[in-house]
Amino acid sequence: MSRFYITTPIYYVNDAPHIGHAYPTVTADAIARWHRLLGDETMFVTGTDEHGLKIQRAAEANGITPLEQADRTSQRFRDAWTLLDISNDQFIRTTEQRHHRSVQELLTRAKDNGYIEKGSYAGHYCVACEAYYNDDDLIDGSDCPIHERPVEWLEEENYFFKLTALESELLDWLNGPHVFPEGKRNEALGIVKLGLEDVSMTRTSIDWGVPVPWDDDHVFYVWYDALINYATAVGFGTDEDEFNQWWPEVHHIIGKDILRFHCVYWPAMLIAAGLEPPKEVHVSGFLLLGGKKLSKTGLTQIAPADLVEDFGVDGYRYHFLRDVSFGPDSEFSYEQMVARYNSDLANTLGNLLSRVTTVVQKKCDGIGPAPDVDSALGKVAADSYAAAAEAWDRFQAPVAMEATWQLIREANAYLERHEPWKMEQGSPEVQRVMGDALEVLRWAAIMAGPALTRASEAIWAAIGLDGSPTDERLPEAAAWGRYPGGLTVTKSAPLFPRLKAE
Ligand code: ME8
Repeated sequence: MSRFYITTPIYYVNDAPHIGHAYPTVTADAIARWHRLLGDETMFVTGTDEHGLKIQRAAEANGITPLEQADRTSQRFRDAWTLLDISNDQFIRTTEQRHHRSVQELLTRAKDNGYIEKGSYAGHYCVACEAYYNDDDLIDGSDCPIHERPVEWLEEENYFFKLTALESELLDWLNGPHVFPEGKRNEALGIVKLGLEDVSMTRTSIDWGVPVPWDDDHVFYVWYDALINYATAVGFGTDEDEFNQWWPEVHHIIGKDILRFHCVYWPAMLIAAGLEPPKEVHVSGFLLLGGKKLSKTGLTQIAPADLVEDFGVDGYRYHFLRDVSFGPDSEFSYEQMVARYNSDLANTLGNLLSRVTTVVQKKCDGIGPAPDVDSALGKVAADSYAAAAEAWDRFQAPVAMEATWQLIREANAYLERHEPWKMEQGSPEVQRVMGDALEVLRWAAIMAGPALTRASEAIWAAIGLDGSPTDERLPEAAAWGRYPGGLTVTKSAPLFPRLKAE
């Protein structure tokens, strides 16, 4: 059996989740669901990043301890993911004991291998990024390039990670098929080619972190702690056999803001510890609002719940999977979301279900006929499947959705051409046309399932099938002609009532 391991970034707990965090999470969820359909043993991990100065300051501002801050906000992320039907197998928190053990073990190995040494450091520090910047990076010599707020001057004696010693290993990894899309791979290559510096990886100025096992005065800098969550989750430091079953076949989904950490520091840390670097890193662009990155610190914040209220869970998930392609930045638009919902969900899939169930009631006594094995739609189904499968494989949800909707649209056109509602009740013609349309609905319930967690179940039940489309296995279940016929078809309330643009 093959295994499939996928991760999202682990999110900071300084503030509540917004739709920018939900984007990589929904994308990873849909891909994990696709792999479960393929029959892969799947591990999907998300979680929260709970240490560091940013969290400590947020806690102080709220008059609570850092752990209270982490408990509260981590719960808000879990609630948001429950709301969005996120099917993660684990939710990891960096304050867990197993994670402390894993961080200490991995970095002790890197030190024993000669990649960690003591030194001192001074530089411009952005607390929101938890990162140092060079003079050249700053806006007007004083502001963080991401947050556009003043950086602070920080001086510390601490341990350094000897990144410079790993340049050729990093170039080898970056020259392989590991970072996607290509433009982001080039960006990572550019960082390495520009010249690496050793990086400070511990702090003495705070104590909210994982203690450095060989020096009590230090905690690990939050990023070196956070990245290791991906190893902790599959057993590093607690169950080495388990870890070796999953590693290095991991697929990381990240945003472009954390490319340097995932495509330079992380592979280097793993290599330093004598482990394999990750198999794949997929880098997304930003969701923008009015041209600016949606963020916790700015005013540009929209919670997933705000949109779920208007579009439902399926409408929410579908929009981000269908309309935001992985890689470039994408301006969020409520109007576009309404338009997409109306065209693909209300008018196409919802309309197909409602037409089919109505005609089967009127013309087939409510019993769904079997499809024609030689139907022309069978060829469209095979092509749609092939295109969707290839797109999922490349993490291109919009392409997979478009390929899936190709057959759904074709089925509506087929009904319009044949006009079964005008055919004689119980005639062989009406049986044939409705059997084909029901088969498309069966197929669509499986294929759209990674996006439409709820509608896919509702369609499955409405056409009289038992169980759940998630119990089906691809590619067999996508083969044309498996709707058995003879099942009771029920007419239900519209799946996706049309929305008016506000
Ligand atoms: O960086 N558009 O956490 P974070 C698209 N804890 N994606 C967005 C987004 C937006 N407007 N806003 C956030 C951290 N994201 C670290 C990660 S991983 C070991 C540690 C997504 O809470 C995007 O994927 O700032 C980004 O990389 C991630 O949320 C960072 O969330």
